[in-house]
Amino acid sequence: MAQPFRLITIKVSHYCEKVRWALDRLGFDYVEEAHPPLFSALASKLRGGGRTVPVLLTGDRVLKDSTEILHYLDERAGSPGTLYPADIRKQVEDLEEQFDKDLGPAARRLVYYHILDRKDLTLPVLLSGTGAAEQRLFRMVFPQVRELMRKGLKINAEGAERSIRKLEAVFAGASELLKDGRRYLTGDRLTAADITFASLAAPVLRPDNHGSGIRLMSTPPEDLARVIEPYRQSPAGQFALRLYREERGAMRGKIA
Ligand SMILES: N[C@@H](CCC(=O)N[C@@H](CS)C(=O)NCC(=O)O)C(=O)O
Repeated sequence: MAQPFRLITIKVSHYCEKVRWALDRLGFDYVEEAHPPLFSALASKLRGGGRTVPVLLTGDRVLKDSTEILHYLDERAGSPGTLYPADIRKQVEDLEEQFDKDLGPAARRLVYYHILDRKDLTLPVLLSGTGAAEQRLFRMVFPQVRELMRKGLKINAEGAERSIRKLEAVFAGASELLKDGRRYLTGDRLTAADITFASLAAPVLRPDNHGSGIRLMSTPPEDLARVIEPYRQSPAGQFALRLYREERGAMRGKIA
């Protein structure tokens, strides 16, 4: 019998959530193997992946990027073309690329900027779903990893400001698309563009039904709550929260 797919993740990662959502939506069975940051890179490299997760092991292939994975899944789903309908494929792909490039990094940087100093908020989120040995090790090296994250992801005041401008532009663009009353970003069907937008916006929207099983910070620090509230209230934010309520559905993944 064919083995189910194996998905290597950082549980809370929004790019991992994008892939989990696609797997769940298309009805694939999979096992999720979660690691804290850094350990995730090691786990990925040992399997032939790159530095980042998600990585999907299909049995005969190692897929290293969320967009590549969504295309792969869509082609193999019961009804191909669900995530990338042929007639609007280009529009869906362009939106997905823009969200991957602008929304994902900006949402991540802004949230980390506000929580990384708070061990009590950061550690439970980064360690969720990971093994006991990795948890012990990660706690020990956390101060060093945090510095690496600060440098690598440019988590500083200027970075946070730039992220706010990026988020405003992306949310305004998505709100504009939805202005004519369409149900989804490209019309009347849920596509890869919608899944990408909602997943990558999740860190600043804090939806209830996040696929990581984590309520992204039940009480965010006040300054973060103030900064992200306008995104939750915007038409694009309300749209993504509706997708989480109505379309996210149940998680099919098993835990490794
Ligand atoms: N372009 C990649 C981006 C994935 C990504 O940025 N993953 C982050 C987690 S959100 C990661 O693995 N970071 C760990 C590292 O860079 O060491 C994709 O779409 O899959």
